[in-house]
Amino acid sequence: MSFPNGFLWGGATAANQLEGGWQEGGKGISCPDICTGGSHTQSKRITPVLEEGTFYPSHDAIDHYHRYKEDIALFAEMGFKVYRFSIAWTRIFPTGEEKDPNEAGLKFYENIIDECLKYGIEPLITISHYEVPFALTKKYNGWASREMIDIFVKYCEAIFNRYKGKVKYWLTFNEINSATMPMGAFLSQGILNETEKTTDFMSQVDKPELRFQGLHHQFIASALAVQLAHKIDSNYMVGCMIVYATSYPLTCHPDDIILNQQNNHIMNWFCGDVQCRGYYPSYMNRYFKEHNIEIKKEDGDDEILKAGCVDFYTFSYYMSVCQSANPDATKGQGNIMGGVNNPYLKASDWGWQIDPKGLRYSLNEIYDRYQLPMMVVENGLGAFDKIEEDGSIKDDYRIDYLRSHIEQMHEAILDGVNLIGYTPWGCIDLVSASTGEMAKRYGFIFVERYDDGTGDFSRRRKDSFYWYKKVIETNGEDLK
Ligand code: BGP
Repeated sequence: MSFPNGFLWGGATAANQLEGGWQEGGKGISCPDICTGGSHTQSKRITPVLEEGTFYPSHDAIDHYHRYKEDIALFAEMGFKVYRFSIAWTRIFPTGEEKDPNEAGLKFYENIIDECLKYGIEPLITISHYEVPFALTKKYNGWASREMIDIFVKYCEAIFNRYKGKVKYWLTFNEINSATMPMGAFLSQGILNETEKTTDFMSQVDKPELRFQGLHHQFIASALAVQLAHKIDSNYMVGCMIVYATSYPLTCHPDDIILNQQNNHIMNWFCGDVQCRGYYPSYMNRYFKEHNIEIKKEDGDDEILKAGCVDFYTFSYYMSVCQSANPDATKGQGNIMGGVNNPYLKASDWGWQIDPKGLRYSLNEIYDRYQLPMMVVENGLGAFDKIEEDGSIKDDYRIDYLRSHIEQMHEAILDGVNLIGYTPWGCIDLVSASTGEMAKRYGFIFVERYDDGTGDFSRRRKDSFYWYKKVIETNGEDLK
């Protein structure tokens, strides 16, 4: 068993979940900065006015802002060929609307990029990873407003120009299709329908018409960014990033089949179809009509979409779900993607159902549809880790999870899928996006930081660190 030569093994993170330094180097306040900590059972809260004495995990996160050299050295020790990270928009434009970009912010990411290149690690940059400047939420209700398009393109222009010649791979919006679900409104689009009030993250006031209008603005912004990137540097490759929630009909009852197809259309295909093919798929017409959603388009939008198709397709993959037309079917616990339990699968401690073969299946489905190079840019097991008396962390459960998914990626490559890279999520422990906690760990590297705000941020290698190093060294041949 081996992977194609030059296969991009690496890891993935996002600025707000690991950097900290939330007010350093001129950084502005971003949407995650006003989110409190939470847990599996207790939703994190969105507090438009910061509360004294409340813990805000993004403020210090894992202090990568001050420790990036140490962290990238550890990634290099594992042999990373690629490192996916995101740029915090508010480090470049603190409120989104400054005339000129903030030099300290540009410099910070230049240092990160240079540090990667020093070790021969290819940077893969997410331009917007769940991190809208909060000033844009207050002024425009985030992506609900069309003004966001120009503001975003200006941000892209600043970074495309600055990092020209050093970077090849860019992703416009992390998990863009998360905004097809209510949860994605604030997380991904900075839409907050009650701007003054403190709200539970899991029960925001939802206005679907704003989310879908917001997606239209994001599609246009992404398509313009693709065109701009190619103009600035013809080597740039710009990808989409989809949260792919593999979905099966619970039974072969035709009602389940149809329900599953409808769910797949909205959740898994809609955004990728627009970004890869350059036009709205016809199945959305009925959906919009039945949900009283009218997308406001301007003249020229269709042409922009057509001219701004992405160069490659990336996605996150953690779990799968089932669809059932039977209202009595058991709902998945902690299953944030909706759907019902699959009786053949086991779930993680957070209720995410583990399905390695679903990854092979999805890779095939997606590749058949778009025929674009692909990367799995997030995958992994969020789990509780324990430091043993001898200081080690025996995370064999994580190794099992990753091994079984890598095996299935290999199967998909044999099936003919053009898979070019793999960046497991949270290669170093970081703050959870959905729950705001540290206890849900994904890393190969353990960080001494806990949910009560204690911990000295020191790093230590888990068993999975040594295992992944060997996987990379052998180009996926030795998965033992
Ligand atoms: C994806 C996000 C990441 C990340 C990951 C794991 O949805 O792109 O930012 O955090 O999922 O999710 P969580 O942190 O909620 O466990």
